[in-house]
Amino acid sequence: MKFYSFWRSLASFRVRIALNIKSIVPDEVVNIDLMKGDQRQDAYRQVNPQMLLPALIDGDGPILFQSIAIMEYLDETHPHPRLLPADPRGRARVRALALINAADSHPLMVPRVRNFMEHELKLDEPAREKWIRHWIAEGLAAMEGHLSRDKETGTFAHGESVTMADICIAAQVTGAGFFKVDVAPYPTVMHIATRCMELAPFAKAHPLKQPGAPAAVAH
Ligand SMILES: N[C@@H](CCC(=O)N[C@@H](CS)C(=O)NCC(=O)O)C(=O)O
Repeated sequence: MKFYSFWRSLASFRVRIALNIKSIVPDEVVNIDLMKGDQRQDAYRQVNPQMLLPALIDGDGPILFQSIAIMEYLDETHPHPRLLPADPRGRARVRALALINAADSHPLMVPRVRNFMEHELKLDEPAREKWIRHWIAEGLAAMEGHLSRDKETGTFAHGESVTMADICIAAQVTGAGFFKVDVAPYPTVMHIATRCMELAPFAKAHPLKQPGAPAAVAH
């Protein structure tokens, strides 16, 4: 198994957590430096024409891409412990909570969006950061709204065991930390994220624990 990843990539963080939960250790981890633009070089473009991390090659391939699809693949090929509930309604809720981060919030803060704002729209750094903080906060507020009122919320986002929703909540909260978003208005989200980050599969997957990561993130 070959995993294409970068310390700072929150989508890679999601998959790293899933791999750790499943006790899967990739044979090789390939570092694609997003800050240097390695994702747009031919070598990686041939792996993933979308030029985004993460990507995973399991056996002969073809490549797996998109973190949610990769996590679901891992869940189906390594079913214990499960990342999705057994019942359809539960699965729908977990996927929906996960997608608040993976589909609606995180895509608005990735390098290609930030580069476009800087170089094409000529937005200065405060404007770019305002954009990012706004969309992170919207995601956190949406999560808080659901989690704080749903009877399915337990120790974790969906009951008493970790699901894909918790992985995406951890990614959302970690992104909020990178951009110093005020998280006080989201106590349910923060409670769950804190619980998760105390667990080894989450803690050792943290961006700042990866090779090449700095001690702290300056945006
Ligand atoms: N929806 C994708 C998002 C992938 C994504 O945007 N990855 C970021 C890093 S977290 C990336 O590779 N960005 C490169 C760029 O924006 O140029 C997923 O969940 O895998």
